[in-house]
Amino acid sequence: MTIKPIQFVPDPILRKAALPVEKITDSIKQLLDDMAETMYDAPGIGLAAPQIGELKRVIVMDCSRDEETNELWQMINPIIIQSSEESSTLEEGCLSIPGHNSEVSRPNWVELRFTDINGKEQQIKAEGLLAACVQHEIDHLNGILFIDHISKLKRDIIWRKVLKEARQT
Ligand code: GNR
Ligand code: NI
Repeated sequence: MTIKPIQFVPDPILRKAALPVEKITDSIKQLLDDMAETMYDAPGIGLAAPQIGELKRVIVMDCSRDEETNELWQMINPIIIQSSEESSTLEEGCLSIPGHNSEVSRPNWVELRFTDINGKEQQIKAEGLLAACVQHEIDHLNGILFIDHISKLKRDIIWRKVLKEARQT
């Protein structure tokens, strides 16, 4: 397992759509393991492959709060098949936009389908923090960032700071 460098905005790879995984090869399993290690090291509660420079439809998540019971999800080609009508708001951050958090409104729950690391098709309902996280990660696979879901005013404030920071590094 290897910790991979995380790509930050305004890197254009974060705006590209990732491609579906056709076959679960050893290199895909390796990618899932490296992503889990990179996520835990960061630390974050989720990570999408484009954030480490791989345009593949692969995400990892662990939204468990306490340290003892890890709940690692590793998903290949995840898709949302149903979303709740009602939305709720949660403070989100992104490892690719470090230091800039904002409240984001999203459906309360989502029903999703994905392939697991053993090639098995799974269908689950995600609620609460996991629901917000999986929507955030699937957005990454489509080149969408959480700042795309907030007001233009708030987005412009964050973007101005991001560009200023990028100039200083
Ligand atoms: O670490 C993360 N925290 C978080 C909090 C609320 C909603 C989504 C997230 S995901 C984020 C890690 C990340 O950037 N994943 O792409
Ligand atoms: Ni993110």
